[in-house]
Amino acid sequence: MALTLASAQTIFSSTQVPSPIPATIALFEQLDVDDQLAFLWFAYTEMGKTITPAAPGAARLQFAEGLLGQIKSMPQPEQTQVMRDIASCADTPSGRTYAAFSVNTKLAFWYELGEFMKQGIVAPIPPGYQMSIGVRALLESVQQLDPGQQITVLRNTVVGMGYDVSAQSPSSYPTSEPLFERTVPAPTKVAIEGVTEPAVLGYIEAMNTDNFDAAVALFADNGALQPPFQKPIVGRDAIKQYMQSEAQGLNMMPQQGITESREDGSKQLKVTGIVQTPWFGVNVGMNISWRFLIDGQGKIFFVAIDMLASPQELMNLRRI
Ligand code: ECH
Repeated sequence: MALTLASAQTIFSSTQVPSPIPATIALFEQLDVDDQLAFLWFAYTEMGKTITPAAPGAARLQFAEGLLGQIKSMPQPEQTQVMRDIASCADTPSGRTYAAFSVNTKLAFWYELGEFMKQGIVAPIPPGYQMSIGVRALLESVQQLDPGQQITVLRNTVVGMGYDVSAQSPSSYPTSEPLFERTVPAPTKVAIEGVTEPAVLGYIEAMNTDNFDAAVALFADNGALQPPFQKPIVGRDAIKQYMQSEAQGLNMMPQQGITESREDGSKQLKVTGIVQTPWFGVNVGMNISWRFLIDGQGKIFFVAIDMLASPQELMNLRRI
């Protein structure tokens, strides 16, 4: 029987623990826009006491420069309004410009605005701002999350902003995405306890050297990659574009895995481990799992990347 995407998505589902991230984002979405901006400001500055993102270089800021320059030249009430428009996905020129940014340009844009806010160049959160109960509760629950989950909440809120005219995908994937410089060299030799599958080991090695051609060559023609909290991306070309835009400079450190053979000659594997983003380098390790379905020809038919609910889940490989 031919493998299907729908059945591939369910592999190892009984070992999965629901992540607290979607629930946190749902609470965030219920806040009004001023509370959302205030929440992000307080969450980001609180987080900044222990971890701060690497400053985006000029190359990464080039696409955002036009919009940042416009904001800088506005009087403060207008600056606040532009931030509100972007955060509330209003149909305005700035909202449209922002929506067309890649994920990393969106993050770089807000990084720069945060610096401008600290320097007084851009309107800060109003000094008399009274935190609502909703913001207070959300801040408290975000503090219970681990750092990898906290940066995922920040990232996912930023990604969802702007007025997207293309119904298709949340961000466009510019082909000229600037390179991310690795702060630490990626691990070169991959050894995963319980896993010898060449496609899986080859995948991690290729990703750790940003060799996306080699990585996609390991996929079946109609292979699919499902990023955390997203729909699967199907086909080598689409996967490669996605990787070039969003997977550069990641350090993947898989630790252990389980391999199960299936009757039709395919194999399913679950691997758990740590991933570091170039935004935070070695300072934040995200606990994740990869669920691979390898077809009878040894090609990747499907891989899902899931954020784990807790470090305990790193050991959660068998059916409960
Ligand atoms: C201020 C106030 C106003 C509003 C806003 C503000 C600024 C906020 C800022 C936030 C910056 C946040 C950042 C977050 C970065 C997060 C990065 C993450 C990366 C996760 C990557 C993973 C990769 C997984 C994958 C694997 C694969 O095998 C395939 C590919 C892929 C304060 C001004 C908004 C500045 C910088 C979470 C998990 C493993 C799927 C990619």
